[in-house]
Amino acid sequence: MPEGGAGIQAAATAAGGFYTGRTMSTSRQAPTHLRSQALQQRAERYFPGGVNSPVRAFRAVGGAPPFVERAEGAWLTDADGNRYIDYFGSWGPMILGHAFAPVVEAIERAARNSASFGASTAAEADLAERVTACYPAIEKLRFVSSGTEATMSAIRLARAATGRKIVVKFEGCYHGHADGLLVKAGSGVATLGIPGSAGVPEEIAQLTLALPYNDLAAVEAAFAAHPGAIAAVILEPVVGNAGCIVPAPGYLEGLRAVTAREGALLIVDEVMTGFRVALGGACERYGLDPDLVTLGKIVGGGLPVGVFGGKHRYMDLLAPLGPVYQAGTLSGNPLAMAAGLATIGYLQEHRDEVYTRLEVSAKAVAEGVAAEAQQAGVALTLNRVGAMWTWFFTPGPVGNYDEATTSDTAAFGCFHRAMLDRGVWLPPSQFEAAFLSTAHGEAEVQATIAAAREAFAAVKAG
Ligand code: KE4
Repeated sequence: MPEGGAGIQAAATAAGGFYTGRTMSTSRQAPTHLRSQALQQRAERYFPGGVNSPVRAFRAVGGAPPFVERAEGAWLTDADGNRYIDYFGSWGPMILGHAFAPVVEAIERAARNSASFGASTAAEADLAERVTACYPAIEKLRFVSSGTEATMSAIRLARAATGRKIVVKFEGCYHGHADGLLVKAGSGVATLGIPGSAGVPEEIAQLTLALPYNDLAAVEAAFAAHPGAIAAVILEPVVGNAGCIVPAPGYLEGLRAVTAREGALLIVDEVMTGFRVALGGACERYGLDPDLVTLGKIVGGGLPVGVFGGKHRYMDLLAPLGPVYQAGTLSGNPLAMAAGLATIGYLQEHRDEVYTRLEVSAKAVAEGVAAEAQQAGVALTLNRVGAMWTWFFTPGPVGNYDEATTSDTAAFGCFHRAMLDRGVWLPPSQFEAAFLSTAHGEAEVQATIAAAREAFAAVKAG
């Protein structure tokens, strides 16, 4: 059993599980993935690429995606009984680990009262109280069912509030798949190498300016080129969808100043960073006071919840008070509210312990793996903010999307497959961020570093 596999086995045992994980070792019966392969074949009968979201197809890293059957804490178990340490966490929501008892129990209790009413409930304001306590910039909000709905609605609101049409976004930032935002988006689309998306009319794409991230001069030039025409600037305050890219000192403050001066709204998309890089997200971490904020992922505790919110003067433009229409059948769904309440409530009540643990574990695993890359002579740049990070397979630095694209995606694919074979499931794309949870402990960190030592050898061997 290679050290990595042994490490994972020990970690799995420590986590109270068993380990039948795949390893590169020849000294044991090759683990099977026959059931995942059969499930993939069936899935391809119903879903394009066999998936309900493109990145899950593993096209960017190669190999066959395992089908997950259950998960607990830091661990996923696939349909063949193989276990993996989870570093994508449902793309961010599972900050307290999988099947976290208070969240499970809250959903179970809510489900007994019916799954949905389509009418107002106290739970919506209960969760809104917690969200606004974490986000002073959010004076009023609306719950929706995805991050895409949140950003789409925030942009409509900004256009109505300003009477302007153009929206500025940044290359490498992804804000969901609303037509006007699939212009050099960074998630999925970038991974697939498609600069925009088929099906988005040119007339719509022309209302979006995609500028380089971390470049204030480009923003100034855009406002100079379109005086009085830019409704909003939307960005990921810490980019996650090009891989993790950190805002340069003064950049976020600069965006706030130029949008305030020019009468455009600043929309901070914290769907990924919200409650992750701090309890109050990037707004807290960087002292941001945006006009509108979007949230998702963690706020729903793994159930479908998005949020858009901000200053009264904008939010009160929404129907039924004002002329901006926005709606949703399952907005404020009682089960989703229950999961969100249990999650955000726990984060608030255990704030110091949670964010200290996340920082310690993320620093240890991110830097530990980077040290193994250096030892192996593999060029790697680590960008990290709290418990989200990316190992870019490039000498770096990586301060924008163009620099991110200098990464050796073939080497990343080899690393991803080698880590998966050793029971470590990384996000299946160089242009995504990795996440961990409060359930990731020393055993998982050390097992991951041990697996990486062997995986980098595989990368070097080509
Ligand atoms: P959803 O519509 O997928 O709930 O949220 C869209 C969205 C908006 N804003 C940011 C900053 C986001 O990261 C996302 C979605 N993130 C991707 C992960 N990179 C979701 C994973 C997927 O597309 O399958």
